[in-house]
Amino acid sequence: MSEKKRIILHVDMDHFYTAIEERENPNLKGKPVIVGADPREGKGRGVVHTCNYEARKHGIRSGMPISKAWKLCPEAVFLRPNFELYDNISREIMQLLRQMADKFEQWGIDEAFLDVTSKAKDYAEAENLARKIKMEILKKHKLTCSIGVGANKLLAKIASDFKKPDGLTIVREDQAQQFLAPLPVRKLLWVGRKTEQKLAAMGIHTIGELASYDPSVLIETFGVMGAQLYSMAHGIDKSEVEEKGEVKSISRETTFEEDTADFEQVLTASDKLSEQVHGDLLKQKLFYKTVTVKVRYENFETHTHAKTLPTITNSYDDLKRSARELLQHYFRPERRIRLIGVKVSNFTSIQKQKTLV
Ligand code: TTP
Ligand code: MG
Repeated sequence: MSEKKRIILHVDMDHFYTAIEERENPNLKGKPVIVGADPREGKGRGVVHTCNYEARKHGIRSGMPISKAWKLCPEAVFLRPNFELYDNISREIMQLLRQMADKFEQWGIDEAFLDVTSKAKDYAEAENLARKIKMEILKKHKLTCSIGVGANKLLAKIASDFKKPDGLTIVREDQAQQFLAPLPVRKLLWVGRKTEQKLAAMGIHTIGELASYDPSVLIETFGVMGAQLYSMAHGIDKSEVEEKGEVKSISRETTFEEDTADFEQVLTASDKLSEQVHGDLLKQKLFYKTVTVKVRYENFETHTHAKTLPTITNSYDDLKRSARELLQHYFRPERRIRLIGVKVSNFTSIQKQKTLV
C-alpha cells in the first residue's frame, strides 16, 4: 500500500516578542531591541529571551546572558518582557491558523504545524495558502512570520527556518534530498550538541554526509536514534500533525543514593532539578507562576509544598530560589530525606502539549 501524500505547513513568527514590542511602539523600528532580564549596565543577571534582527547583527542571541548582550551592544533598547501580552497575541494567531488546517499542532508560543492535505491539492495551491496566511497575520496583527511547506513535519520545520524573517520556502518531495544535503546536521530536530560532536568526530557535518553514511554503523553507534537519524537525513518523517493535551506541569525528581540529612547536599540536588525543569521550560517556551517541591522522608512519609509567585515568569533564578525556600520547611536534623522533587505549573494558556516529566 502506498503512503498517502501529505502537505504540511510550519509557521514560525519572526522575532516574536520584539516584533510585538515594535508594533506597540513604532519608535523602536530600526533600532536593536532586546527583550530579557534587566541588564543593569552590564551587571545584570538572567538572559536574553529574544532580540530583533538588528540586534542579531551584533551577535546577540536568545538564551545569551544579558550581561554579554550589554557588552556586545550597550546602545540597544533593553525591554522587560510582557508575557501576558505575548500570550494573548499568540492565542489569537493560533486560533487563526487552526481554522486554516485539517489538522493543527501548536509548538511553543509562536510556532505551529498545519496539515493542509485536503485544502491544497498540490504545492502550487499550498503556496497560495501560505501566502494567504502570511497576509492575514500581517493584516490582523501587523506581524510577519516565516513558513515552510513540505511533505512532512521535518521538512516543513527545516524549510520555515531556511529563510527568515518573512520567508516562504517550499520543498517539493523530489527536491527534498537536494535541499537537505548541504545543511548542517544540527538542523535535524533532535540533534543535540553531543550528537553533533559525535557525528563530527565521524566526519559527518552535513545532512548529505549523514544520508550517505553506512546505516549499520550509525545504528551501532547511536542505537535506535542512529536509524532515526538516517531516515531523517533522507527527509523521512511519518509523525502526524496532532493537537496534544495541554501541558499542566513540568517536574523532575531524584532519589538519593543514601537517605540524607545533609541539607547542603539536598539543596545542590534541588538546584540541579530546577536546572533540568528550567531547560524543559525554555524548550517549550513556557512561563510558570507556581513552584512546588516534594519531599519524601526515609519512612516514605511524603509532603508537598507550593508557592505562587506574584508575576508570571520563566526565570531560572526565581525557580531555584523558590525551590530552596520551600525545601527549608522540611529540614530537621533528625529526619533523613529519601527523595525530593521540583515542579512548575500554572502556565499561561499558550501550550497545548502533554505533561513533561
Ligand atoms: P523563537 O521562534 O525561537 O524565536 P523568535 O521568534 O524570537 O525569532 P525567530 O525569528 O528566529 O523565530 O522563539 C519564540 C519566542 O520564544 C521568542 O520571541 C522568545 C521566546 N524564547 C525564550 O524566551 N527563550 C529562548 O531561549 C527562545 C529560543 C525563545
Ligand atoms: Mg519565532
